[in-house]
Amino acid sequence: MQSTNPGMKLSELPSRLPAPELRSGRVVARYARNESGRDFVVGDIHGMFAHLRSLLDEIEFDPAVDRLFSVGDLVDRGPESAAALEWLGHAWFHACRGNHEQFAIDSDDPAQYDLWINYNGGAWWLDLDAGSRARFREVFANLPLAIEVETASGVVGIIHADVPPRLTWSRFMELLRARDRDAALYALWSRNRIQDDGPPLPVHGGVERVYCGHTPTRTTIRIGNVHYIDTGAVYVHDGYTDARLTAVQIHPERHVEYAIRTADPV
Ligand SMILES: [Mn+2]
Repeated sequence: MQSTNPGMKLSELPSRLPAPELRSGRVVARYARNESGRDFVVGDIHGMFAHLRSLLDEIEFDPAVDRLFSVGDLVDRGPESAAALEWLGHAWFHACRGNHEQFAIDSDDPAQYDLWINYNGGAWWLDLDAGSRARFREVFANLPLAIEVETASGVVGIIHADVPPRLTWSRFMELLRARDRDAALYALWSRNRIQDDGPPLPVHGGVERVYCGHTPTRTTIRIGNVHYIDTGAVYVHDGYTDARLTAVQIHPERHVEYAIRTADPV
């Protein structure tokens, strides 16, 4: 896979990935400042909705005024993937698309389907009837690839995997809006920034800071102004006893982290 865009190194991606379907007219979703409540962003949920509910109780989340944003990967591996549709129906819950939502969208592709169901936790899909599958695919295909939230401390960017280190946020959004295939794959899959030992380049141009998931880490990690907040909640099912689901308040406080241990029963 050869990228025509500078700064995007996609060589580590599986070469058979199809171009992500971008049906929505709203590839980038922007939200105006919340004048009456708080905003939070939560890391990869992967079906751990009972713990998310408990975490929201702990932070006294008020659905009348507060908003919850998700970095994507609502489904797969965990026990309640099918609840994702109900959560996405809440007026206060807004997610960008993760590569696991993309697996569902691409499930007509036999190679993607096999990779998903057999190796990426998609077995829950086998329990759905055709009508439910169609509804999931429709909802997932309309999830934006990036979210911008206006906050008291500036514009916050939310994207599943990463921003190409040498692109500005604004340029990356332009490429996503133009349905650029490499940019879309980068948003869904890349681990370059967090896995490279290169300089901790911040993301400039149109954004104050960025929140990503996709790459599970023991604690949240900040590289420049990019925060990685997937603290591996679902991996408790693989015996990772320190697994946590993390949510960060991003407004009106700038950055306050909350977490729930997923080894604890709820
Ligand atoms: Mn992911």
